[in-house]
Amino acid sequence: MTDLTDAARAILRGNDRQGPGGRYTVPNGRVYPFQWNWDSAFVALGFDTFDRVRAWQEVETLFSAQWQDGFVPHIVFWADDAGYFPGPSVWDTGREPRTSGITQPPVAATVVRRLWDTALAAGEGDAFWSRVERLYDQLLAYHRWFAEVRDPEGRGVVVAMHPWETGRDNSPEWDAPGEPIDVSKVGDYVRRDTGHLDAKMRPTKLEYDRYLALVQYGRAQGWDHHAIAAGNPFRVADVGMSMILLRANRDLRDLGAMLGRDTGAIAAWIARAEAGIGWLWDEAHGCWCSRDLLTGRRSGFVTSASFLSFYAGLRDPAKDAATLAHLARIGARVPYLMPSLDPADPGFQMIRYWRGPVWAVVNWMIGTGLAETGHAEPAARVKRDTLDLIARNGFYEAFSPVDGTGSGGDDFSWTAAIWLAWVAGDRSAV
Ligand code: 9WN
Repeated sequence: MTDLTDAARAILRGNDRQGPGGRYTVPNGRVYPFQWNWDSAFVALGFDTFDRVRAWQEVETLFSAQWQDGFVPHIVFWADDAGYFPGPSVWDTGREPRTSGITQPPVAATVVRRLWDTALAAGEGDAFWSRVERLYDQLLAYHRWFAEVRDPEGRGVVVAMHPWETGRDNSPEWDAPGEPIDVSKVGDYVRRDTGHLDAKMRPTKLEYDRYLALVQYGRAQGWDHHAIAAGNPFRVADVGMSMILLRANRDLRDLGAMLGRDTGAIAAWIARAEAGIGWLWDEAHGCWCSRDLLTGRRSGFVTSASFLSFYAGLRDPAKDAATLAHLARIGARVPYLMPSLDPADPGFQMIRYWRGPVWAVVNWMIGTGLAETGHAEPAARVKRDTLDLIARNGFYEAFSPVDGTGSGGDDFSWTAAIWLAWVAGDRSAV
């Protein structure tokens, strides 16, 4: 354990970079050489177990790239690097620092709340008071942006405008909603990901064509997010982002109360989500799943995001029982939870990115939610499987749920961070 903890710390130190906005961590130096939004939030959890100041810096650097309207980008291009495509000139958002024009799952408020709790527990509340106040204001603006821009029908969900926004890039949930995207004018481009990694682990050419067509669409709207929400060819209520934002709003409300702020707006967002999120329940399959806003069609897929309802703080005996039954069924079928796609699905592929592999960060959210809601046994299983995968195979980007093989990049920051959060800093009650 100690060796692995040292190794995890060394990965975070090795992926540490200095940019004009402050220090940040690259997910993996070769494959992902910039700052990513939700990666940095998880990375902060890892740093918090051995370097508190560095943990806060990670989130602060990300939020130093926040736009005026509250939006926080999914990538910040602090330095040039030709090793990743699409780079800043393709996004062409015209901002300084250079950023992408889409966001990612908003886990940051939940992380900042944890950073604050550990600072308080260490008797360092005074030292971090002004920092938590500043981050609170930035997080509030970010969440307001979600409420005003990413929920155009006021349903209490998060509508993703790009598969990359969901963080689960090539999940089959985006296949049917992606069909209407016109890829005929995308033109030629050279992918970098397949230069670093086996193409079998990565999204397909058609998926990349769609990703780029959507980037071109956003660029044509001048990255005006209201215009994009009104006309984008891809508008999907993502169950993952919806659950994550609901959870993040609960944590933000608690932070606001601690700071003596008026949290009425946050309470209203929570109430809207609690009233509306049932729209993402699929009675036929007994699962939480994403739903196409344009057609109203439910994806019907059981994915790892289907198990985030506990993390979101939702309590519904019938839905919880159905969700736990899926967990038990999948857990009996594969040695390692939680595959990103139900292994019983014909499209399941054990090493292809978000169509099968296990991701430590998603497991952390699932395990945390299960533990908090009193489901100790499945919570322990999810945690144990995650730690076993890492201990046996290394700090990979993701892992096969069937035999544990690592897939994607190695020495991966967020995998190291979850190891640290669960082993070194264990405050998760799992
Ligand atoms: C696109 C960095 C990111 C993660 C995502 C993961 C992958 C990027 C890519 O890597 O996405 O954002 O190029 O494949 O899917 O969740 O944040 O680790």
